[in-house]
Amino acid sequence: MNPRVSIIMGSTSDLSVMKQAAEFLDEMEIPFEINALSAHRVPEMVAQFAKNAYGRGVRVIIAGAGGAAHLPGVIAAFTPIPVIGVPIKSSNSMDGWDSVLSILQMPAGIPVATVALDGAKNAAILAVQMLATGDEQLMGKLSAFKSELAAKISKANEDLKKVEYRFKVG
Ligand code: RP5
Repeated sequence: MNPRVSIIMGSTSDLSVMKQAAEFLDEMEIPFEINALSAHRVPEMVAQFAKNAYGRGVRVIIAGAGGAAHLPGVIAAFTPIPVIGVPIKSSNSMDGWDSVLSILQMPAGIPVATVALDGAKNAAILAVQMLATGDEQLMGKLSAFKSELAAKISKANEDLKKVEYRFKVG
């Protein structure tokens, strides 16, 4: 079975964040692969990976990196497949803004869809949303997931009703 989504991270030190993407893809039953590649340490392998990804069946790439986070942008330079970038607050990050801006501020022509700092779960949700535009069954699974989120808010409000304060009205 070919992977439909490829998760790439700059280092296995990014795994504690990137595993959230893997977990969501698993939940949605999407075939995926997960690997480490570095734009700085193995640039030629990154180019080769990006150039071959579409031919291997990959339709969305999720790329996470921290610090001088060039990996998502370099991948996007070598492939027309949508790339979702996950900025990571890593050991070599100043405060996380370095990772965010390295991934976010791409030049016109080479977009990277950038999620929040450490936002790997949203990256996976976005990837599934992209795949679901051409897959009704998958769209159904996403709708069920969104309904669960709504149900959590309803439950939260039920719980908040039970919290008592002297001046709370209603
Ligand atoms: C980045 O440098 C990686 O994505 C990681 O976030 C960070 C630190 O990498 P290691 O030195 O832990 O391998 O390229």
